[in-house]
Amino acid sequence: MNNSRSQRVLWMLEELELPYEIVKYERTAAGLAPDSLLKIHPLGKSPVVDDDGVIVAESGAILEYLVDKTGGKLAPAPGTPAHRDYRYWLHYAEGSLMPLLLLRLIFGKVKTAPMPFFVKPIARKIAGTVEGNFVDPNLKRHVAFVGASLQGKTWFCGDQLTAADVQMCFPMEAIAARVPDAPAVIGKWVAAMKARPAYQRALAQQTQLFENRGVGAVEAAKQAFATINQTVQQQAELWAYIDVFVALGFVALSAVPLALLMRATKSAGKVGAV
Ligand SMILES: N[C@@H](CCC(=O)N[C@@H](CS)C(=O)NCC(=O)O)C(=O)O
Repeated sequence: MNNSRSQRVLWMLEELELPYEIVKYERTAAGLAPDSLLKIHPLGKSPVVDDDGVIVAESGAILEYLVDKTGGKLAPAPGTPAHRDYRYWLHYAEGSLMPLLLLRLIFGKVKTAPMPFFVKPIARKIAGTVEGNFVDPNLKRHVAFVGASLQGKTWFCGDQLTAADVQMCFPMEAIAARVPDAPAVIGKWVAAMKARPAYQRALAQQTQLFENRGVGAVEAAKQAFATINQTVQQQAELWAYIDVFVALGFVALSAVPLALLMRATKSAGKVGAV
């Protein structure tokens, strides 16, 4: 699917020099996976591979499947410290880092989303509190941790590229593009990834397949949020009506005591005349 984690699988297949055929799925206008993907796997997400009828979903599981299929290529020897690192980063990418990056995007959107004026301060306060208390400090810690873990290494498990690096490509690209003060090793890692011929072949495939529309983590995140944006735009008109309705309500409510006051003043005047 365009602008998706399937880039990981393509890169992996190119590194392993395995033959493959890409089946193209286009995101819907709302940025979601098309229903046709549901015919392949009940969750209908990308990436998903079909290896002679064996369906494998979840990018990490797909990469491990491909490692097994090639007798352990792109994985350190089992039982070694490098293999423990390998397993860690393979899980960490989707288990810890991606949810944090997604939360950051979601709460960033909440702050700028159109909504009735009386809800805005509450929504901004909630989003700001979650960002300030949870997302930002955690992300800062994670980015520093990733940077420190890469010190003195070319790849996550040492000098050799492994499937764990392939799995980390998506969040690493997002951090390099969106976290301005990220440690320099992160940018260096991303540059090393982009310099690999297999990565370039995978990227070229995607770019050609999807008519040169942006690929990569940052564009994928934008696509994912196209869904939220679209929903938000649809809501914007409704919110505007609600704003007018509420304003009219206030006017009507304040008119009642005003009318009563005027009436009371008038009758008091009459009494005074008698
Ligand atoms: N943890 C899963 C995430 C799969 C996923 O959410 N894929 C996105 C594309 S990057 C998708 O299919 N989005 C469309 C949708 O949710 O409808 C993996 O690593 O494979």
